[in-house]
Amino acid sequence: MGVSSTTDAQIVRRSENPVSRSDGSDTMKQPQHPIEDIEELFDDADQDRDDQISLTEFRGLMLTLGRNLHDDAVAANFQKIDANHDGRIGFDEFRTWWLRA
Ligand SMILES: [Ca+2]
Ligand SMILES: [Ca+2]
Repeated sequence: MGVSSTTDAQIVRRSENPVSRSDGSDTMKQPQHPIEDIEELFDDADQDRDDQISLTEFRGLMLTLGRNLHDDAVAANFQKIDANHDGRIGFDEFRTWWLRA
């Protein structure tokens, strides 16, 4: 009982917070990319929750980041990030690319 009410309270607090996050100004101020931000981006992009980013999901991520790229450019970037060429971007691949970018 006590556990579930704590969880409810955390969900409420989380849903109140995004106001300051949604404009991205917090992220922009930071010169480095904290690992939590990378995880958050990855989770947002991973819409089917298989812990991999597909090409379709990657296209959505590019739009989220404000990069309105041609399909060709999206595919070229995707292939660059997909280091083991399995057609999906895992979190390690994503992080490696993000920290280099
Ligand atoms: Ca996915
Ligand atoms: Ca891969």
